[in-house]
Amino acid sequence: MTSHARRTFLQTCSVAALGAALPAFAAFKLKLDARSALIVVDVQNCFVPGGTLPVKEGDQVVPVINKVAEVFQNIVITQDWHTPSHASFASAYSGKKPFETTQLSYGTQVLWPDHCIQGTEDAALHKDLNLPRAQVIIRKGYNPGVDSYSAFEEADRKTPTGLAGYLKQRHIRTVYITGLATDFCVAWTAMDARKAGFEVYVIEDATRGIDLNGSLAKAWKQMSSKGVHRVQSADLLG
Ligand code: VGL
Ligand code: ZN
Repeated sequence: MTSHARRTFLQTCSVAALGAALPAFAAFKLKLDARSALIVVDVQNCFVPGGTLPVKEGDQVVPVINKVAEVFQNIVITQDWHTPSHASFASAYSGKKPFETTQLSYGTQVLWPDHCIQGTEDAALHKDLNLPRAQVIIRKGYNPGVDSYSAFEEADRKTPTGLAGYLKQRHIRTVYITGLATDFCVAWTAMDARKAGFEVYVIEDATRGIDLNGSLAKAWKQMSSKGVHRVQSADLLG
């Protein structure tokens, strides 16, 4: 074969392969299968307007999450689930106000208003969240002295929640993360999912951030440096 003929042959092959792999109607659709899971982070009353730690427009993620959930076979829900007087609450320290920080044994801790206390209505999932096929709920932040933004590992960076083991035993390889708040629990969950070896996508329009002193832009930058993909719900739904 001449070099020109070889080039033409290879071009024809690659165009044919591309056409077969990407039919026009699904050209940019991300591929979901039994090895993908949707993780819905902390869509609880505490984090929507009217709750104890409201995220601006937090309730607007609910219809987007309900819609994307329709295309997943595997769904995991998380709930922030604190003890009263939790170490992440400003009220647990004299002279501290919410959104200030303190030093704990594991590092700098942002101090929050009392929120998501175990068993309260404030800690319940948002009433319009419609995830009948969700398979597991991971609760986190229940250790009185340690916060847990991440659904995989507590803030001491030592104590696993069990979620990585659960997903791995179920042969999940790719996780799509949604929920609240983008710059805290979503970002920490996404980065720990990468650390645990998963392929990770954050569905941006299914998240909202707190944005404390520039934390939202910083979180996206950190996620991107760890190989977390930033996508929109339309990339899955076509
Ligand atoms: C969260 C702050 C404190 C979150 C939880 O879900 O992002 N943020 N606790
Ligand atoms: Zn919390």
